[in-house]
Amino acid sequence: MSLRAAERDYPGSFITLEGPEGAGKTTQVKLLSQKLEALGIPHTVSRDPGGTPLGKQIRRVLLKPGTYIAPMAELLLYQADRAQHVDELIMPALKRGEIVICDRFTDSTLAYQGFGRNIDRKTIEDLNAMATQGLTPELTILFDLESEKGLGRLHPGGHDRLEQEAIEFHHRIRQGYLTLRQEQPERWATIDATKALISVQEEFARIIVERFADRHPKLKDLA
Ligand code: T5A
Repeated sequence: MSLRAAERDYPGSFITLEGPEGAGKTTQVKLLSQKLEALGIPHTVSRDPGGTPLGKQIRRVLLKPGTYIAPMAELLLYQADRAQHVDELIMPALKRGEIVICDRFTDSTLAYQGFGRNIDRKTIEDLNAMATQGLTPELTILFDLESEKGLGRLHPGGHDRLEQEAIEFHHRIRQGYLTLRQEQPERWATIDATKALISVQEEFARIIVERFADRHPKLKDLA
């Protein structure tokens, strides 16, 4: 359920995409952005980590294979990226009234650093709240698929430091997402990411139209 205008202090709409590795989020958000562009719907597409110039530098550090990063250092680096991202890019776009679609956000931290690395949940939630200044997504779409299937779509063995983690780590992350979704069903929507690209694309558009066409009427043309 999307928040009413009175409950937000910005006129835009904030949507996040989540899921295990290789779920197809990046592919889908690019396709959606092209359609929004063609319809003249003001929007910003970004990703976490790496949505700002500073974030790109942090992303390189975080994803570089072969580096040891202590779990708490990893958590703080993701939060540093996010604090910059919210301040520099996300909040200004929401204040301009845009639809902001972010590829990964705070739920990635709960799934990866919480369920994956076993860092205490309250610590993560407190840091999430600090880094985002309390901003939470109105809608989070889980691109769900089994970890093996997603990893199998990527370069064998994975490209980056996180993808190269043991399969048990990735299993905990997928289970973590399913738990998070269960805890707040009103915020989450789920797409079966094993389906063909075109079916995922249609389902993605359908969910966005259903949730936000009242606020952004041009979205009806997406359907
Ligand atoms: N992380 C992130 C944390 O640990 N904590 C945090 O707080 C945050 C924010 C980020 C890493 O950091 C971790 C999570 C990640 O490990 P990233 O590269 O941004 O790194 O990671 P991903 O978002 O996982 O990017 P991926 O590229 O791995 O996955 P996507 O974007 O979900 O998938 P995509 O679109 O690149 O597609 C992967 C492949 O599948 C194909 C595509 O063509 C591509 O080859 N594909 C399909 N194939 C078949 N059927 C479909 N329907 C397909 N859709 C796409």
